[in-house]
Amino acid sequence: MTDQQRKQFDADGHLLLREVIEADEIAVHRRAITEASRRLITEDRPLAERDTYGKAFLQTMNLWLHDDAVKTFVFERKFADIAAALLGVEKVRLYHDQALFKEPGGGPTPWHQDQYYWPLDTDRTITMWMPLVDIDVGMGMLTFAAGSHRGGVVDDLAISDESDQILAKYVKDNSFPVARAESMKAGDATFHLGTTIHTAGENRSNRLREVMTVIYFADGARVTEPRNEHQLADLETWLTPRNPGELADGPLNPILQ
Ligand SMILES: O=C(O)CCC(=O)C(=O)O
Repeated sequence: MTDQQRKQFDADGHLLLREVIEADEIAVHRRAITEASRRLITEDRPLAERDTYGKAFLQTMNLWLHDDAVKTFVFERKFADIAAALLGVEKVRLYHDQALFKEPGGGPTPWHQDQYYWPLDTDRTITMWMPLVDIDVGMGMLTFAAGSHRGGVVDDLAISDESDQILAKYVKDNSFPVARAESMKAGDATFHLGTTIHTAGENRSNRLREVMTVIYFADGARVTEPRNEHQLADLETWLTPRNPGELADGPLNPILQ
């Protein structure tokens, strides 16, 4: 990664990197991730019967705990090194992974900020978002409000129609440039900060948008008192057995370098 890319990330709060892993490698990871995800998916309602969140994607989390081949992907040092370099920290810990598969006809992902969900005392948090198949803009490309991370967490807004409405207006009022790739190859990746406001379009294709994500935070971060019901759930699920005030260094949050 170049200094220019690091500066770009600091300015924009997001960055697209091409060919983070090569096509033959991603094909192997794809098989493991899609199989693990399929085993873990519990959603069985047709799209029409789901709410906005449910229409956005099929979501399965911490796949690394269920499959050793997926663990190899999630623990990939190269990803963690990029995350640490972009955050400007020495080491990162795993927060959790998640597969986000947007179905054909799946709805948009509302504008939101990830950090709203995370009971951590740092803004040094980052998500890697990597398509496992080639995707184009009509399949639900991740889309960022460049520079929006500088305002911190704007409001107490879970992913919803409300977050979409309020944050779309905030992005417009503040004239943040809206940025997205026209297409991404399997193995390309975007990285974004926990405070960067982002969204994704609907999937207008007839193919599944298979994306794997890994979320990292700076080593040394502490657990904070949960500010909302989602942070409480996150604390109990992803940071267990640590408590508010303690270092976030539990067994589910290994250092990845
Ligand atoms: O994949 C999507 O549609 C949304 C992903 C997202 O919001 C994230 O990874 O933070």
